[in-house]
Amino acid sequence: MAVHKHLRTQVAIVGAGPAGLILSHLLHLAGIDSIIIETKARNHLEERIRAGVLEQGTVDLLNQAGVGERMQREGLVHGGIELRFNGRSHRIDLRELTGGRSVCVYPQHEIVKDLISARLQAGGQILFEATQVQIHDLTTNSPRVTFQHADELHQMDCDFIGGCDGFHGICRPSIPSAELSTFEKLYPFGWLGILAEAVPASQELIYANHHSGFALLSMRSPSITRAYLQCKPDEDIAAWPDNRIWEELQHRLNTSTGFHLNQGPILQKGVTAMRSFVCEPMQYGRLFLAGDAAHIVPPTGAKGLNLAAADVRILASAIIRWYRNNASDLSERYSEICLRRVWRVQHFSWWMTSLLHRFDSADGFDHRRQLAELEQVVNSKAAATTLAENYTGLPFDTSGEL
Ligand code: FAS
Ligand code: PHB
Repeated sequence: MAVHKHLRTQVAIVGAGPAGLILSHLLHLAGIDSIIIETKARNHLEERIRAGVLEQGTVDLLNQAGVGERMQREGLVHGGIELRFNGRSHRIDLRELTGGRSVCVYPQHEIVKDLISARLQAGGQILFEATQVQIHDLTTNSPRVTFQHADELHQMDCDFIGGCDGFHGICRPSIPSAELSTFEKLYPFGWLGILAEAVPASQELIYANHHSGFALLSMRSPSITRAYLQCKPDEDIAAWPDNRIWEELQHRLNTSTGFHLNQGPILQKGVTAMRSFVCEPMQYGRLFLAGDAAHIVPPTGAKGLNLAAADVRILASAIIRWYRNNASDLSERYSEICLRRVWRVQHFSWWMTSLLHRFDSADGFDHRRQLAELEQVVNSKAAATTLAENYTGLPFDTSGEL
């Protein structure tokens, strides 16, 4: 089909999730032009409930980028988390163990709203509801993106492509399979997640290892509870009416001193499968993958969104360096630098998942081993510090600093 509209930008970004939006804004702040192509509608992105916990580094990045004002106002800063097992609760004091670092509970869809608003206010272009998105000529100096938008076939010429289109996007599959190595681990369970109009029954997050299965009590605001139950990976959500969900959450979060879960109308419920995934390298010619397009972690460690932010922090620095200093050293090392953090975070997310979930294959030995490891974590300052350092976020790799 003949191209009706030719566009030109310095960086074409595929995907308007956290990775694409943060990348576009960081480039804008450095005077570099980008255009985001997104398949979904704006309201879909702004209502899609996903991650909830931000590492200190992500909070700092958003504040430095000038998009953290509402997060500072509405975000809930948490200095600790609770591990619950054998009917007892144990607080992990994140601040004390890390010398002052905390996490911020601020929903991903709110970040997306803030970033879209900031991009559009700054004159940024986000082409929502694009279809038939394809990327071309990745190993040349003139890569292209073609797509349908407003019933017209477009071609966007650019210098670089930010592949920020998530796990099911088209960017990673556009790399010849012979150029990529992929690493994957599927888990024998998923999470049934709810969003409910109920005052969170705890000030801080509670991660529970229970013989019936994992449970997590989180929140979105002082009046909205976010909670998860370990379930089968192909769990039929229709088999979980509200009262059954509340009963099972209460059962798994209960303590010997009597923990009461506040209940209320469930606004959203859904099942998320669990996987660990990494593709190496995270770049091919002028295409750079970032966020879920390159890696997936089980949400137990609350890392998916934070890892996306860490990737685009490096990618933005590399692209800025290329334009400012005509230097490609950082862009050539993009994958190497990102993958160091990706694999550390993969390990932590796998460890948290393995520590807290019931593995059906596990006979009594594995569950008792998990409980012994949990006892070690809550009684050893060294073990608790390792958890706290990873949970609040490893320091950024500054080898890519401008
Ligand atoms: P995203 O998937 O957020 O964004 C990719 C964007 O690209 C999307 O807007 C998509 O519409 C668009 N796109 C896809 N194909 C395209 C194409 N061909 N052309 C143009 N655009 C295209 N992480 C946590 O830390 N905690 C959680 O509790 C948590 N829960 C999650 C629940 C679910 C159901 C899912 C799927 C993920 C969850 N995550 C969680 C992980 C999640 O937060 C991701 O890590 C985060 O969204 C990563 O951001 P991006 O890399 O921008 O990818
Ligand atoms: C959430 O609030 O959605 C959340 C919090 C912590 C996690 C995963 C999800 O580990």
